[in-house]
Amino acid sequence: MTRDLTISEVRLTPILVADPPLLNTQGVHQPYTPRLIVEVVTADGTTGLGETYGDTKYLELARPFAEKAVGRRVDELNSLLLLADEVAVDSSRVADAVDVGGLRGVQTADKLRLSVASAFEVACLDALGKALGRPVHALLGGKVRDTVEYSAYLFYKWAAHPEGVTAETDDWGAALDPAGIVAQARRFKEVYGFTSFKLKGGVFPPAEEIAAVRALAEAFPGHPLRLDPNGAWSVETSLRVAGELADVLEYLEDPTLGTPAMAEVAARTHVPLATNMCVTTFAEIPEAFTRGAVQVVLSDHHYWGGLFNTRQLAAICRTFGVGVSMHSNTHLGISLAAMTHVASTVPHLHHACDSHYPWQSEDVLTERLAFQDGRVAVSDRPGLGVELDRDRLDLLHRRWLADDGALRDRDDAAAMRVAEPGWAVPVMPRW
Ligand code: GKR
Ligand code: MG
Repeated sequence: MTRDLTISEVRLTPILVADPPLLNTQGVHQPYTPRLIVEVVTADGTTGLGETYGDTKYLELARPFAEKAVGRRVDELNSLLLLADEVAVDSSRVADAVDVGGLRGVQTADKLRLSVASAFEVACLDALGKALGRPVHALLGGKVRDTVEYSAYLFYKWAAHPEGVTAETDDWGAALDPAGIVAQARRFKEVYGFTSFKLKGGVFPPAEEIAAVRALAEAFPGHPLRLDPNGAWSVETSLRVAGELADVLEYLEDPTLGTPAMAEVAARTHVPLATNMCVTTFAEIPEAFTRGAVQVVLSDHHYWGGLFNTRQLAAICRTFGVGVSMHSNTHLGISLAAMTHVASTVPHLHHACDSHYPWQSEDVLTERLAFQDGRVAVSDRPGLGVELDRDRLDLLHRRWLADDGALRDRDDAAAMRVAEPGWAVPVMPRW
């Protein structure tokens, strides 16, 4: 039977997802974080799923993009990505003061467009895979591994969101010192089987974060450890931390801001540097790679523009002898499935990928994806291999509708001000 793969409808559903009070250098996670679920429906009734950032500026782009996508075919992925160029970006949105781009590098109109286009690309691949009866990894050339390894993503955190704030509760407790971080890591290991650990730093003065990593090294000898302060340190501080932790770090992630500063650190330490902040677009690659500023690029299929672009990034990294792995931000199972499919197709993936997923108690799927021995099994079912739970989606969408706008744009500094009224995003380098 010939299938009609023409996109006849696109459904965009913004949602708010519960998020625990995780700390980073800009503030704390809001109690609910915005995500956007994209459903692409073909003329023959096949639905594909995609997910991306849900803040207003992404939503504003997704609407015209959806209109342009209708009438295209789900197997026209290259021209679909070009559609993104036709969607006008309000320039005031690019350097939005409340943007957490401060945690994800440069904000450009292109990056915004790609972050939206990627959700459409994933949704089209899901629909195409379902129509052809093939898993997404097969559409990308086929998997080279049956499971993808993830790293435990450790955060300093409060036991609860500030009093008076409407929020879901979590049972992780507070983690504000080395003992708390080790306890969190133990739980990650026991429940999910993770064997490598990344600590989100830039929250406390470097000496305290060094002590936390030392405590992890003692509790989990030989396990790969990473520390990521999101550029909160000066070059000298970065070098001091690298020197003190050189024997236990797999890599240091974005210790300092910008390619020149990263290059200076890289030139003066043997500790590899990873990034999801100074190399976040193809345009940033030449300078960073020729200056030897980074040894591992943490790809993110959302802002790199999809799964095919992620594979292109991986090929460029291989050419330059730079490692590749994956960055994460608060996300749900659709994105975890997409990350797992593309990661399964990259031969030289030598570092466990990041994922926030264990922190998300809510999802829009009928079945949560599971980590076993720190790994997610690569699905061989058609498409992404996940199924939408429409009731869950509706519930989280109703939460978004009920919000007065306060939470529709992620703003970690504003969330922090609820507890500390004088809080402002720290001037970098913070230490
Ligand atoms: O979730 O707080 C967070 C992280 O800090 C996130 O926003 C970063 O983009 O995980 C990211 C990272 O590795 O830098
Ligand atoms: Mg990072």
